[in-house]
Amino acid sequence: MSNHENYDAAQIQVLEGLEAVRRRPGMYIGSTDIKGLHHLVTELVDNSIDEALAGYCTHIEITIHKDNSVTVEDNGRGIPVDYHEKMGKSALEVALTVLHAGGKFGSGGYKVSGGLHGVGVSVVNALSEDLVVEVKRDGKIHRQRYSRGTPLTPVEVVGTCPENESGTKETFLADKDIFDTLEYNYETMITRMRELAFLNKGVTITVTDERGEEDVVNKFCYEGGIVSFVEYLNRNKDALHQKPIYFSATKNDENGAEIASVEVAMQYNDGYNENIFTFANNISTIEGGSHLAGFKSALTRVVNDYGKKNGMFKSSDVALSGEDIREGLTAIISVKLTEPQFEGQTKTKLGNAYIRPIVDSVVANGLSVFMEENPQIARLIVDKCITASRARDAARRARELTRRKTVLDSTALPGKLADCQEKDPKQCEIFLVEGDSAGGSAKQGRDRRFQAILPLRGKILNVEKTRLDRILANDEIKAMITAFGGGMDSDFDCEKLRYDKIICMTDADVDGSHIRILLLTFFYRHMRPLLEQGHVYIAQPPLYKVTKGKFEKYTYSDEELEQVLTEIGREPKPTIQRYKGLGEMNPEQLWETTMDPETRIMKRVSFEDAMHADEIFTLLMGDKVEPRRKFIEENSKLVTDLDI
Ligand code: 0RA
Repeated sequence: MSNHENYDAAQIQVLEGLEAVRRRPGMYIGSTDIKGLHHLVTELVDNSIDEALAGYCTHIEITIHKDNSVTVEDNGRGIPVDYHEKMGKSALEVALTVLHAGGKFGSGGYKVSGGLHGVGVSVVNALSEDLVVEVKRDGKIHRQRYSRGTPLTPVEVVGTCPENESGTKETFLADKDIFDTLEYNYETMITRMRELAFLNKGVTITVTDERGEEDVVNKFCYEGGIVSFVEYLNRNKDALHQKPIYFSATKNDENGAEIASVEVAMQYNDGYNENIFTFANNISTIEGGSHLAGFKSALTRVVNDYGKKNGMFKSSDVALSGEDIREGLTAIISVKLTEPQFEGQTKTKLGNAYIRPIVDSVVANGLSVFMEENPQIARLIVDKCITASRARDAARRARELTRRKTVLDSTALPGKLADCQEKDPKQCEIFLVEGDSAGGSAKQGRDRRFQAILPLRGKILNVEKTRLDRILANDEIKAMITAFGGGMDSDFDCEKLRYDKIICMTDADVDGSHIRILLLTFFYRHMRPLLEQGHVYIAQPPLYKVTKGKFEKYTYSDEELEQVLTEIGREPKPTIQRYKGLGEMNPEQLWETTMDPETRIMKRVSFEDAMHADEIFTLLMGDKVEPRRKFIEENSKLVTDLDI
């Protein structure tokens, strides 16, 4: 084959590749909603982070412009611009137009390459209406412009720069024909960039939003890395010991090349929740995996050994369980490895088995040394675990009582529950209703074939401030556990649920929203898969009823009320009834407006970000008054309109 034919064949492949990305964008970036849109930015930032991990980049700047284009700029070595023999064009153009070309330049190191990550800048290019790349190298500024992946210009030298400066700058405008929205969420962006800055110590990441009247700039750089991350997560809690405990190790192959690095930071607080976040190559491994398994087994072993060796257990104490030892623990586990394997339902579980013993030994060695050297802290930790264990034991006995009842006695379901007739849980829904009077209306108004009603009396227990044994003694909580049928905590199982939808139906006022948050806190802390798998809904009762002659309409917001009034005219005067609570509606009205699947509006509680949810619940339900006041002031909308 002549060189010319070679070139043509390569061109055709490039076009077909980019066309495939445009035809099925979901395959490359997951989705074309706002998540996919954010993924474009992540994709570019990940490349810069790779350059930082290789030791060549210290600053990354992300800017959202007024027209919704985004710039990602770094001070790395710059994407190579030399002539690529095989492809017959600039290496820069190859990187921007050939799928997965990034890896070909691979300089070793830990590439971000899990799941949908690491698909490369060419995918961002293919999905952008406009993209300009600029590379500073060898005293020159090189530039090329593209539209939907096709070059509009050759790679040109457009200026000079000092010899010692280098870097890559990409500005893209996502293609409006592909994405549902081009509106970036600044909060989501800064959360992710802050996380990346924690995970890659010393790298400075700046995020600027130019869309408002004034620029908003956030700059993240943490010399403490994941130690700072743990301090950040515990910032509104009371820590048991002043500094997070930190361990790290690297693993080499037989030739001395680094194949994995492990970092762990942990700190106990005086709360009851476990907050362990794990990462592999900067990707959040929500489903855990081998790194988490190694951490857990080492932690359980070392704490039990220490307690035994120092005579801290009574003869009646059984060995501390992993759960006891992780109560009140905040930890970050970050591993970096050359070829991460991502498994599990959502491809967020680290599969590489060889990582487990590496993490196990670094934690076991590090933690035993720490405990020997810091006996005061060690005793505090073991004592806390023993208390947790005794409370859990009491809770277990309480739970066994409820469980035994369920087996022996068919009337074990709570007395207040008006159950439905349908036996297939997939068809069933349960309404948690505030107060007995609304509960009564709901019982009469419902479709009893598939809708169950559980009235809840008064305030729900704040589980954030309560230990398990007392939680399980609470009547409303017990009623929910038995009615749902899925168990709780580590034995919770969505498969055993008696209802597919769990619907919180509370008044549209401050008390109602407080009860709703208390319910969500309980689900989040003790039945988390319920939220993760989207079983929880918020009913939306109407705020007003507008009547004029025969005309009748329910409205669900002030804006909608205004709209209806404008439509029907304010003369002669329509009647506006304002509903203060569910109890003011009769059963038919409640059915029509709030419960009938054909006409009702419901919000599904989404579960985007566990870390954010923990933060919200800690602030809303915890002991610290000042941060709570500040949070509520800053997020008053969120508090009444909770979307975790
Ligand atoms: C491969 C080789 C070299 C740099 C890069 C990739 C690189 C890629 C990106 C993408 C965004 N920022 C980046 N920075 C660097 C350098 C090879 C050399 O100079 O020897």
